[in-house]
Amino acid sequence: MERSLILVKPDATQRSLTGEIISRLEKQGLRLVAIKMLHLDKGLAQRHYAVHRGKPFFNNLVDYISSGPIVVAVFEGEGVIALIRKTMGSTDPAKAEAGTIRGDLGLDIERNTVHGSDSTETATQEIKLFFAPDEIFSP
Ligand code: IDP
Ligand code: MG
Repeated sequence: MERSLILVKPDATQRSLTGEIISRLEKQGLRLVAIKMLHLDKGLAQRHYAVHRGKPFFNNLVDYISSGPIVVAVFEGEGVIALIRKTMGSTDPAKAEAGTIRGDLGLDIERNTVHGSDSTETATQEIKLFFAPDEIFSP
């Protein structure tokens, strides 16, 4: 069964949007199989966003994602990766459609409220960074 890692980013935990975001995903028929709150250190933030190392926004992104607590969760279901990407909306909230999480709740292209894995390979890597196998409650 396909899995996706999501992050409720610091801008969203700070604005008390965690429940709203998890709820929007559960309402898509996706099953929540793991969840925790944590404050990323710079090292883990750099590993999570390693693919963006060298880009102009990388250092700010690492500072931002480690600036406050985040909620990390795993959802499971058929086509979960694509469905979550669709529910999140475009990276830039200004371009994301109304009805998407980023379109409705995102602040700007950096503080865009939520992360979701973009492929099965990245999902597997990202989930391993945050969860031990016995922390994932697959039915
Ligand atoms: P995604 O989150 O929609 O997959 P990516 O291109 O993978 O978008 O970028 C990862 C994260 O980096 C974004 O969610 C956003 O927080 C930040 N980011 C992406 N592009 C920019 C930018 O041009 N300026 C500032 N931050 C950016
Ligand atoms: Mg991405």
